[in-house]
Amino acid sequence: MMELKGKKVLVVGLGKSGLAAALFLRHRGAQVTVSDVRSAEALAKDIPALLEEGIMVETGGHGLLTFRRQDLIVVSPGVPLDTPELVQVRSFGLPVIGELELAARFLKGHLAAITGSNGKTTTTALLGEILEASGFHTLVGGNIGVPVVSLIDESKDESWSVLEVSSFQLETTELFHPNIAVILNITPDHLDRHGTFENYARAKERIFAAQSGSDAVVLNADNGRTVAAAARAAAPVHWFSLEHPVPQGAWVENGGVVYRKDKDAEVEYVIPLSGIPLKGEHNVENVLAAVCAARLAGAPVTAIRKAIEDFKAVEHRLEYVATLNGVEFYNDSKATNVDATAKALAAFPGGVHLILGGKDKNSDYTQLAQLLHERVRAVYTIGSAAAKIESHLRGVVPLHSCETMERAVNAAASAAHPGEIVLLAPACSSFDQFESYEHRGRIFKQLVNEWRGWKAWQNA
Ligand code: UMA
Repeated sequence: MMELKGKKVLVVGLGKSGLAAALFLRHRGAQVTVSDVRSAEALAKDIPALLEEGIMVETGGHGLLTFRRQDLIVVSPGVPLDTPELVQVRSFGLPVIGELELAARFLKGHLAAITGSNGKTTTTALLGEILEASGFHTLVGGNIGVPVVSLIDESKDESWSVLEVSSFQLETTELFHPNIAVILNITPDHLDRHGTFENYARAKERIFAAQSGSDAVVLNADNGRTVAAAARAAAPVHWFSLEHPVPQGAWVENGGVVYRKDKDAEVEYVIPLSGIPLKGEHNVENVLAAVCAARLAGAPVTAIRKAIEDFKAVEHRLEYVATLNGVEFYNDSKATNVDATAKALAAFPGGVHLILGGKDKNSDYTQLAQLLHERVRAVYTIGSAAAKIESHLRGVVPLHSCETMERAVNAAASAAHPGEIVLLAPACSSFDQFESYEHRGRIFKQLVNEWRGWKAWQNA
């Protein structure tokens, strides 16, 4: 375990992770400074508590001198590693780690970590519920919204921590070493940060980089890039597939999920597909991955089945909002990349009015053309990516430039006929018009509910 007492530590970024990391480090006796590009006014609600703890705070930018005076730097996931101050201090050999790496050095018990371009949060939440239902002392955190450092105090030797980990968090891992590492899929995302798809995929592979032969990796047998990753895994690979049986792992057979421990083991029947209360084939993949990880952790099949049957869709992931005048509204605000939007569309056979747009991540929206042509009546664009999306999709389906969510919801809800769908699955991040994808999803739901009120008033 790392000694923190008396060490000079700088925490870069004062969001959820930075705040939790700074307090953790301080409570372990480190001399802590935090640095954030936002102004003191923007950070006003957190600063007093930090100062009271004896933590120094730098706001309105990162000072090179602040960075140079440290023994260790802990970066928040949203801070790019090519930030000039970080590049400088790394060139002097100063250790730079992320909040995940810091936390993993102190967390007690077993670790299951889940990454992937899409499905991470649902799979993490589901695996957490399964392990809990199996009677294990279970903690859930990471990119799902709970900084991993905040789990440390509760963790025990027998605990299972189920962690959603992002490529941003994995970029700064060194010793992070999950007992079970899951990669759900790797499709283009965050190209604005990682530069190339290969860099992004390599960041994801860091989830198993420090594993040994006594650990386990769970990979998607139907995704070309995760299949390629298997060659670099030191731990035995278990697979999941929607399409075919696998030597060891989970797959779909005769309309149900089955699992086998290894190629000589008996095939166990886990749950019929009709017992999965989530929409879309991608969610069957998430269930397969969770089943595989849960069996590896020692969860019994009965507890797995019960936890899946009782599982509720996570907020903002193909979340059903309402049916108004026969039109169903779904919030998939977490569809922050093109592949996630494609998966959301694949869950509906047709008649979709789709809200697309937000902050572009150097994405290729032409990838959606075929699915749009098959299933979408019209697209309603919002945010700063709108012009690019429209230029990529012109002529495929009718396009309406709405600019704001409010106009998009009104336009889509007014145009949709009974039996059709209004879907927010924007394929972009939210940061141009919203604080986060959660904020965007909540605004969407609020607008749908206001529209319901307006419709009721109109019909009265
Ligand atoms: N900042 C700087 N300097 C910079 C960049 C940012 O000081 O160069 C500051 C910002 O002003 C802000 C702070 O850093 O005050 C934000 O830090 P952050 O972006 O790391 O956000 P946190 O609030 O700490 O949330 C992070 C994750 N955010 C990102 O990875 C962008 C959350 O994932 C995660 O839930 C949380 O830690 C707890 O682990 C969100 C996310 O969007 C959901 N993740 C991406 C995704 O899922 O696609 C990866």
